[in-house]
Amino acid sequence: MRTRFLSVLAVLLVGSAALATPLIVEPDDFLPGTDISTIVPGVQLSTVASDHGAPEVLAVAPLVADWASTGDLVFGHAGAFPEHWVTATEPGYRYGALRVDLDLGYDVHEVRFDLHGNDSADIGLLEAFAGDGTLLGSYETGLLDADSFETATISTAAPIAYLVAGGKEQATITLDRLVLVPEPASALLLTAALLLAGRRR
Ligand SMILES: [Ca+2]
Ligand SMILES: [Ca+2]
Repeated sequence: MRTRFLSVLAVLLVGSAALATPLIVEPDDFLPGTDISTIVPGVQLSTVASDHGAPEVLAVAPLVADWASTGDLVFGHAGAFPEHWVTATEPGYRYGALRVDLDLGYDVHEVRFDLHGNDSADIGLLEAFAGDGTLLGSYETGLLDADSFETATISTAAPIAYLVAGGKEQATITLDRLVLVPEPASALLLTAALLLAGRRR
């Protein structure tokens, strides 16, 4: 009985560790030019508020290799200068902002996203929203140049439903390596509940 309980415990601990492992969305995991809009289950990527109007998100090699924070590829859209992302709303500057909708089957309360400069005095912006459009948190970088990036991190009390990322206003930046962190509390609660259920058998 004790042996059985211990093996159930081991399985549950391994399971909860897997559940608590961050999900990384990395363009380098795919071939250049791949449409990655829905390639990661539970993570829908789309290009919003662009002048070109195409919603797809692709894995692309940036014009200058240094604009990737990891490997060779970054998130790209289907318009001109595909690695440029902005949050500007004036026509003529709208390369597009990257929107990430989450439907993972577990709550995400923390995200990390590499916001990379591509010339000088760039400012990156990441915003996290609840399902009803309420802004839950935002991260604005300091001044970035073509060789620098910041890993924008947002932690929220409520679950994050979607993200929007790009350069602040008309600043163009690149986006790379998105990390989605499962809520530790829900992983722990789940483990505890399963352990109790296991002991009652
Ligand atoms: Ca990369
Ligand atoms: Ca720029």
